[in-house]
Amino acid sequence: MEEKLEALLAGRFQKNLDNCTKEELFEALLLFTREAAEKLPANTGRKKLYYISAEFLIGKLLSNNLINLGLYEEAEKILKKHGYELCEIEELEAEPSLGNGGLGRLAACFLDSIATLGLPGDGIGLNYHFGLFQQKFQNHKQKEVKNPWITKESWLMKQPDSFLVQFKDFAAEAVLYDIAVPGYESGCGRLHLFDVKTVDERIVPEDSIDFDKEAIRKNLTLFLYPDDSDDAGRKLRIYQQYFMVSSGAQLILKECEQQGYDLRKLHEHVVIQINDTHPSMVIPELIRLLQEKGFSMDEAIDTVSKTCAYTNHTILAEALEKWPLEYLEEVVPQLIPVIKELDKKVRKKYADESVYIIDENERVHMAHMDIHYGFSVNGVAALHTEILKKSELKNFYDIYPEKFNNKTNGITFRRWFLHCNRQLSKYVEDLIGNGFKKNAEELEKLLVYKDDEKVLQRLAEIKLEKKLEFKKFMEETQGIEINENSIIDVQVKRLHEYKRQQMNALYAIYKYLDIKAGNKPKRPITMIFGAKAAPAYVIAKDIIHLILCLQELIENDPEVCPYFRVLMIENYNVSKAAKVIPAADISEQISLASKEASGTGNMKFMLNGALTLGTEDGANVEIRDLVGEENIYIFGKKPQEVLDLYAESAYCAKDIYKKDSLIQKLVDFITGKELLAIGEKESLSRLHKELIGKDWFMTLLDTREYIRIKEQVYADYENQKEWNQKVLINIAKAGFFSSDRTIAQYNEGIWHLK
Ligand code: 26Q
Repeated sequence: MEEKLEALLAGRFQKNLDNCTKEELFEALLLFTREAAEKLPANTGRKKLYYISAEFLIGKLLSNNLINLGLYEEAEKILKKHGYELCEIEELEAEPSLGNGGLGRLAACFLDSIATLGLPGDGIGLNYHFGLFQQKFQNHKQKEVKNPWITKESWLMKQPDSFLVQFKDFAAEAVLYDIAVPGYESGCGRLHLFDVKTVDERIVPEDSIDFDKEAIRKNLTLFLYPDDSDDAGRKLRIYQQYFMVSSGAQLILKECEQQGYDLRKLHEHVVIQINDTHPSMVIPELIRLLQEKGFSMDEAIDTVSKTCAYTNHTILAEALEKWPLEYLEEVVPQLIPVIKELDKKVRKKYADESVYIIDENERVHMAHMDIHYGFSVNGVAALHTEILKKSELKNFYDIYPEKFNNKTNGITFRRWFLHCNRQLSKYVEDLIGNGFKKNAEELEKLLVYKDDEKVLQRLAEIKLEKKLEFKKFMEETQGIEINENSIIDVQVKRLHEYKRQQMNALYAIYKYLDIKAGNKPKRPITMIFGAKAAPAYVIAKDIIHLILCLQELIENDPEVCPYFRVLMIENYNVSKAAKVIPAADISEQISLASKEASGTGNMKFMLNGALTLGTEDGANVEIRDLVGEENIYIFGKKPQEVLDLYAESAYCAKDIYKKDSLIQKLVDFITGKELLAIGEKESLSRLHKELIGKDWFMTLLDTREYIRIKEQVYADYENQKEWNQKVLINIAKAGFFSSDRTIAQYNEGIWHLK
């Protein structure tokens, strides 16, 4: 490797390992690693998976690829010899933020596991030139700034393929870039990202995310749209979605024909996993393309129905995509006859209007199309799948019970353990050998050390090391000096009302007032938030404003800040996740029960030795079942109670506010004189009003119990031996959440590759 790096540096910059800049060294490492990945044999077989997704939140790739290629240690050694640290060099990589959050990150973890398990499978997505906006804090508010990531040399490899995508009033040429996905000590997969040639990044001004919407034709792949966009944003998304599925479908058929397969047996050679409804137009598009190749409508429908499988990631009704037929007519008229035929067949067979594809308001329900014309429907955690079957999609489950199945989410341990926590993973290897790297469930071998004081002590020391690393990072990036001896309590995830960051903020108010009243905590507490809010999501931005105002208030209060602090990480993203999660003692997973489909952050924290403080929601339920009640802190209303409250419209926040003087005091603090002296009245009052008047996600219902249990968690932390035992049990039981397990289950239950 050393000679190759030297040769690259000499060829490109006329430099060597002793006189190059860090930037030059990074580029040489990137080129070296990219080539090593490209040289890996592709995983092959008679049937291939295409994981099609509008988002692949891959994050930085250098270290991850080096690990998977088995080259990390060698690279580290060579760099050290010449006076560099690999972890400093990796800082120079721009982060591709090609996803919003959980769904996009899941797709990236899946690609890693598919390649690792040797399965033939590729990703299909879009090459957004600007990833999810960069978040800056200004006047205690979120400001959105464009987020470029494509540099002259990058992981993207231009391919010769190009496809034509026809829209009603123009055609776009799709060009293809691939990113190699090396498996961990295995073969290679690919991420195919389609792009339009004509994108012009310069039309977006510095320091904003606005651009001329008229220029859409030429700039289809300019932006990833944030979750919950405005209406204009939504229309652009149809263009993007069709661009992705049409070029994707053309690629799939081309690869099939190149292999010499009979398209009438498409389903024997191809399976398409549809990641939420964003790529659902692939169904009518494939049907259309097969008709062009001589299939009758019925034959095409039959073939496609045996090829496509759908994953649902949400039960929030407002997040289920329903496109007005009129929009689709304006953008992709060629799909309309297919969609109408698909709907007609449903209407012929079923009387129940709730399962129609086109509803009485002429809106096309993408999920309904997926369920009728796909062969598998899966939820992403046991509880989530049960809720789909029993309530959200009950009418579909009654028709197609055999299609429904669960695939509990997972995370790749290469990134979320081996890379982000080298100290812990090395120590685990010393204790139980390296079998866990290939078979994560071997982590259970750690359980024999449950009463070993030396091991428990070492776990605590590693946590402290990770806190010190995080402290250094926060100092360098935000000028904030964290107390490494404090309890670190973390809530990092997209900002959404159902995730209830506002409830955590109410706790912060409680603690602030309690300390002001003279009750100092035994040990300092550091509460950390990290979250981006969709630019058009007003209340979410108000919640960020509240948190930033609390931060300002407390940082300037010498009576409080030695004991208790509230800090917000700016621009929370994948690489920041990898820094904060290993430093955490407490993992906040406090969504309103039934609303978080799975969560995957919860798994990352557990694996890195944080204890979960959470509701009975998503995969938290499975974490509890694995570690046992004594090793997790579960609180709040249960999923069924919440579903009943909604069904009976029985929740009234105002009643709680009126009856409970503590809750009233906490909520009123939002518009009290302390915060108004720092923040903006309009925003704080709006949030205050929302919490009392609406509180759609029932914050006030769980706040009291939340305060009580959080106090319990902090008190329990003082018994370090017991705490570290819990930590050990959590790490030992985390193996189930490896995405290798999830992918093995997708393969056994849905894909049947190899
Ligand atoms: C929709 C319309 C317009 C613009 C954007 C969108 C949009 C984009 C992204 C809607 C939803 C998303 C992302 C959803 C998501 O991340 N869901 C999460 O998926 C995870 C993986 O399964 C789960 O763990 C989380 O529980 C779920 O919230």
